[in-house]
Amino acid sequence: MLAKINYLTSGESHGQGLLGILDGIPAGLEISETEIRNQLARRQMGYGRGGRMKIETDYAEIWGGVRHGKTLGSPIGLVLKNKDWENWINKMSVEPNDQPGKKVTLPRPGHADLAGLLKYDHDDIRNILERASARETAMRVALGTVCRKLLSEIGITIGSRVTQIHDIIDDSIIPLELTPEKLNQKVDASPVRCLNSDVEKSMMNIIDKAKADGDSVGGVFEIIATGLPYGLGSYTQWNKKLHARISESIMSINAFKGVEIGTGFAQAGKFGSEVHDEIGWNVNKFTRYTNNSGGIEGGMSTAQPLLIKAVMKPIPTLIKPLRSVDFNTKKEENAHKERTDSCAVPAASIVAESMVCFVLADAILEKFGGDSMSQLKAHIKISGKY
Ligand code: EPS
Repeated sequence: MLAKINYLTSGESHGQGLLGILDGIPAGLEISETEIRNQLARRQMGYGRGGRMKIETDYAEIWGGVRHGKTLGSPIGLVLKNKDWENWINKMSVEPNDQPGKKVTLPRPGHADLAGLLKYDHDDIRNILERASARETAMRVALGTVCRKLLSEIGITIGSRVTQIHDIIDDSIIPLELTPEKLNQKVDASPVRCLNSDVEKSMMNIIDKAKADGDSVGGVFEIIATGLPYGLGSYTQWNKKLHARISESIMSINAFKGVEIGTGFAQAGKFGSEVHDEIGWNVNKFTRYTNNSGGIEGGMSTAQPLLIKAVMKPIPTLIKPLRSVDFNTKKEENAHKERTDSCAVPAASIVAESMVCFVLADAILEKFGGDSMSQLKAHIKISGKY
């Protein structure tokens, strides 16, 4: 749930493009199409991506809400055109035509196909998959860049890195000197966004194997955000808790199966004395000896780094497909296959960064308020506690 910001996206994977509207951003925030392009380029990267990313050079045009390089306080509207559209003009046309393409009728296990057909009374899986596709996340990254910029203006930065692809795990710890920005600089240079170059190679090998076998692999990544003040989110109501809001937003990304805050699942096997972060005092502020809580206690930020992990399942479109049943004939056949990615975990980590940007910008505006960036900054100066 977002309290102060609203955003919507529209568009099909092979339609004309993606539309996005972001409302609730204060006036006076500097933003450019180039900044948005830079984040979109990060989402296009990653070892194991399929042919589509070679076709597209994702670029979002700003159609509303910005004048002379700064937000107006009005809704921000973005348009991201699909280059691939020209190959789909008849199959995806808005108007009926005499070459609509063959209906897709073999639902893929793990995809939205079967439940989508039955829910919307469609008889062509294309009507489901075009919107269920992760293509839509390009617009989330584009809109999320505006929130990322707002956060960077007030000292909050967000980074991420991949820690697992299939059964290959990088259990290294992010060195303290690596700020989220520096972390991103470093891992953006890795084809799998991995900090550890030995593990990186094994990750690439397992992606190669999946691809050669007509299969797919998922994985895990970690997100870190620093510069948060105390008290984003609240313990006072179920839908105000910051970790609940973060989890909801990350779980909304295509193919996500789980979210962990701090040392999350491992805490189940520990004593309370081992997991709770002891409190100290240094000159003028409270400190912590550890950060197992991942920067959130009682649904509120604790001014410690925010640490989140998320798991993505293997993409359900398989070149060596699983068993399925034809939606019309009810005959057993193998599931539908089409161009796909064998691994999209690195790209998904950029999408997840963007989702965290929406939640944090929203929580900042909820706590401090302001119709312009100068008002917001003044409110933070007066009442922000770090
Ligand atoms: C994606 C675009 C899609 C896929 C991928 C994500 O393009 P196409 O379907 O034309 O190949 O590459 O989506 C999936 C694999 C999926 O199952 O949703 C993108 O822009 O990220």
